[in-house]
Amino acid sequence: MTDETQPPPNQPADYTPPAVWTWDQPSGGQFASINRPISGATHEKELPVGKHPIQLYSLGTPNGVKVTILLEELLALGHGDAEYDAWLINIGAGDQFGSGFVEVNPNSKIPAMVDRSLDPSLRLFESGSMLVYLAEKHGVFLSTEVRPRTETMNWLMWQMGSAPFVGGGFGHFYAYAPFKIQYAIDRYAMETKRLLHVLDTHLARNEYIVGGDYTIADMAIWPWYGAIARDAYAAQEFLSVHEYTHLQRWVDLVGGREAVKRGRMVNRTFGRPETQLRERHDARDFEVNREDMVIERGGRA
Ligand SMILES: N[C@@H](CCC(=O)N[C@@H](CS)C(=O)NCC(=O)O)C(=O)O
Repeated sequence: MTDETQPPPNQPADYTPPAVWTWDQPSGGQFASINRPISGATHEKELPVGKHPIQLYSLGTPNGVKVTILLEELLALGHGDAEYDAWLINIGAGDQFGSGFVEVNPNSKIPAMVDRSLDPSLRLFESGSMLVYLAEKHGVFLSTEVRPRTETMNWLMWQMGSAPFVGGGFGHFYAYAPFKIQYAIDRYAMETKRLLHVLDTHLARNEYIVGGDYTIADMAIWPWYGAIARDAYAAQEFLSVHEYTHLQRWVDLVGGREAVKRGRMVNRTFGRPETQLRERHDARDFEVNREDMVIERGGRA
């Protein structure tokens, strides 16, 4: 409970915002080097193109993993035209500001995608847009009936809207900021726990996010909330994630799917070497020795 008789702590105590903000100091803690207040390319660089219809330019963060899970689920169902090349975009090195990447995503964030089966080819940015596009293109994981379709979209939009509070808010201030600011951590821990409770309450009455059907809503929500429930930001004890028992059941249920296990390996540059597949160009890439692949493709992140 808050004590409203006490003013909130100020950090630093003597800071007053100037009339006009100017970009004269780094900000962003661990990500200071990639944060800029302007959009657009910083350098000329074409994107590589592989042999498959779908070209994905991504990284194995939750936003990237949503899309590789769906692609692997489509391939598992036999949708051969979901074959894809997944190229690694190193956001720490500024790859998202290359001219070719910015042409596909003017917002300079992974994931970005090009469907080359259309002429001219089609660009996609925003992971939620990719999930809807691919599900509609293949006629799976998003019902065409108004009620389940709308419920899927409700939860997909809920995930897209809530991720910045969980990642950019809680994760940033709890794990990445250069110093701990109690006001910010309290604010975003409050919101993250509220979101976890929304999900836990819903999953107490539903096997999957949309009742008995596994949909793109599960694929969008699992990478974020599964990570929070398991290992993200080393905050599991802090957030008491064990209390969300229905969420924990669903995290195991979805995480046990073979396509989900494959999807979360793609473009992954952290964790144990055997969990990483830095680039994916062929289904057989999952079978080769992880250790060799990590070294062969340019060193461990
Ligand atoms: N709403 C976007 C968010 C994408 C996003 O935030 N991507 C992060 C990595 S998870 C990124 O590329 N950050 C690089 C940067 O901010 O420069 C989506 O869901 O596609």
